[in-house]
Amino acid sequence: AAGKNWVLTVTAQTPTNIAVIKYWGKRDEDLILPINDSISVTLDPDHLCTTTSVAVSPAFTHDRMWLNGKEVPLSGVRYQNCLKELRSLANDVEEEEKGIKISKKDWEKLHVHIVSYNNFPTAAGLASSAAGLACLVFSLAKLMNVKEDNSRLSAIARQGSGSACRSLYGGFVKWIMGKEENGSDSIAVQLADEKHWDDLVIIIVVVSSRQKETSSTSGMRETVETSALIQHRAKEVVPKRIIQMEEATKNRDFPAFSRLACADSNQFHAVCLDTLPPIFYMKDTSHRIISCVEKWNRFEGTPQVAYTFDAGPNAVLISHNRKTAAQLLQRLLFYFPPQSEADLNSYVIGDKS
Ligand code: 2P0
Repeated sequence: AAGKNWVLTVTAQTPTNIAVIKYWGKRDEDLILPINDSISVTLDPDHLCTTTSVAVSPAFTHDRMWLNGKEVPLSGVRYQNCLKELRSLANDVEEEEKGIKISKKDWEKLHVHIVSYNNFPTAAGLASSAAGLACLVFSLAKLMNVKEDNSRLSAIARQGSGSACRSLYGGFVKWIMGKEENGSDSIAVQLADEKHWDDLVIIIVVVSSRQKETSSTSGMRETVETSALIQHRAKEVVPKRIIQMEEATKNRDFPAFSRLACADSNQFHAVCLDTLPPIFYMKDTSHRIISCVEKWNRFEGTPQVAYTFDAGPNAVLISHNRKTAAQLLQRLLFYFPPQSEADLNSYVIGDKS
């Protein structure tokens, strides 16, 4: 036996995902159960992603976590729910070469260390929690030899952060809201893999990398408590859009995809404005980017580019193909000239594939 001097580690990388039909509002705060289905595109792992290493050793006395080099507490109920569920699903692990043998029941006593890095601004509305929690659950599941499939893992990641459940798959992903009170059917499913529509090009325009003022968690709580519009959105508008968006992605119908994504982003920001006190995630520059894209799409007669904004001012622009992406970049550089070289680096460019 290796005594107490061994460490077993696993490293994983998970990209973030961008919702094109948005999740906003919960029916259960503890289990993180949403009030509507949502659909997202998972980005290419080379660009916006989280890298997480997890380690287990008998020498560790507590579960601990470091995010971007700083220790963060794991005492929150969300982390605790994820860890508890993963431990209950853990299995025997044997590394013969290292003389390591962990039995299923050992996982109750063993402690883990988690080290996580985002290669993009944290909590600036670029879905950092999505990539982070998905990666944490995925890497711990590997370490603990959890045998459940990605859909089951998505239900665990969901309890860490709602949007995280969608990052366990590449390509186009639907988070099904589910009906069960215990959340067992509130899971992510893949609609199409990353090769299905790989001529789309996603450009992220960083308007501001500052941390947002209203967190998504408290923002959506206030919306559900105070907005009348959110009920209409969740019950009447989104169910129809989900069906139409599934159809648009299946048929690679860019005009339909673009109209739905833009309309849904705008309605999400409208329900934010309908919240008391109102939440403003977009900035003047965000509005100018919308006008620029809308004018261009109207001029061409058919949509060339879709825009979507999450809980922050940064624009996610999805262009039909590489040619329109090049034209889009030209326009962005003309209308929004970067003031410094650092700004120029903020035009993060990534293929969806
Ligand atoms: C989404 N957003 O569908 C929507 C669109 C932001 C705008 O999911 O409380 O960080 O951890 O479940 O997942 C952001 O919310 O919130 C989000 P919690 P989360 O991507």
